[in-house]
Amino acid sequence: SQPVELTREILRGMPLPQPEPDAGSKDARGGVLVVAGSRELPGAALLAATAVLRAGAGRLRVATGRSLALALGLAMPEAMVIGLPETARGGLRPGAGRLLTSHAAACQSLLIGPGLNGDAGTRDVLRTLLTAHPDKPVILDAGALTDLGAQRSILEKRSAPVLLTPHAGEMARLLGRDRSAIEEDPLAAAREAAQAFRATVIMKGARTHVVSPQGEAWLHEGGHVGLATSGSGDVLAGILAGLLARGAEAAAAALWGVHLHGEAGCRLAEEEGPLGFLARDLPAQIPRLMAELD
Ligand code: NPW
Ligand code: AMP
Ligand code: MG
Repeated sequence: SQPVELTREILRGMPLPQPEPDAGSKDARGGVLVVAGSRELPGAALLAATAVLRAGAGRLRVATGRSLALALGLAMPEAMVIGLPETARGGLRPGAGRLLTSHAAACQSLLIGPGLNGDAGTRDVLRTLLTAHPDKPVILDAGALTDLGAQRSILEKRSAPVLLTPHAGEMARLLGRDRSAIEEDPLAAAREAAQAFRATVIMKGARTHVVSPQGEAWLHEGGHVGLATSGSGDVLAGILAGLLARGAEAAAAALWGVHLHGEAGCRLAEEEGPLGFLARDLPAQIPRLMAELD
């Protein structure tokens, strides 16, 4: 069957949870643990983390390699930073996962993957957090998607939503297909992955397909070609994590996230010009865009 075209009416029908006006605590808007960044790709952690708070989450913890943590904390003064043991090459060292379980317990959603390189340390974090916290909504992006096949049995035992955000190259690897096969029928790929991993799949591209674990499918055709830029996907992943922490259901977070990210691209294209805007400028657009639709 055809996917449903994503419209503003659909989004208005699934409003984002709002804090009570007299809620005195940032805890009311949820906390996020982001595990991201490696020595070669440190900026991915900053992009995702910024987007988490711009999407309205109340608290943020960012875990990254020890050698990056201080710089990250100074670049992102709103975050608590957790420095993890590193390999000589600047990836995460196996054993990093168990240092994160108590931090994850204090959060309402987990984002793993931007700028991680999918090595043994990434696998350790994935396995440990997915197993220890079957009840926390989690978003897996970029490096966390590299070896997800090996984690399938863990995903099957989870009670909380899993969101996957592959682009065509990552989806090809996830399903063991050629990239050309994915690009030919991205909806079929998204459906297959949603079923295989019991996840909400956000199959990114110029057009983005969202498929729920139950097989409901939506198509988003907005956005802007300027979004095909380095770090753009890291920002989307952060937005999703922030929305989940606020208490949005998986499908609502996915659809709102894709919409807000696309609209942010359109807004920057208008304000700055169609090409050459930066991923780092996307998050600042989010608060106003959310308010316009609420
Ligand atoms: P190729 O080489 O284009 O043929 P990239 P990335 C493929 C982090 N970042 N459709 C590509 O194929 C991310 O979080 C960090 C289809 C290649 O095989 C990730 O951890 C930043 N295929 C990591 O970098 C800012 C596509 O996927 C493979 C595709 C890699 O990110 C930037 C790897 O591709 C970045 O987000 C597409 N749309 N895009 C930072 N500042 O720290 C890629 N592929 O192009 O090496 O990187 O997947 O975007
Ligand atoms: P990533 O490849 O992980 O950096 O993610 C790129 C992001 O930009 C995804 O959210 C894509 O859906 C989006 N994107 C890429 N190309 C386009 C395009 N031509 N039009 C709209 N959005 C795009
Ligand atoms: Mg990406």
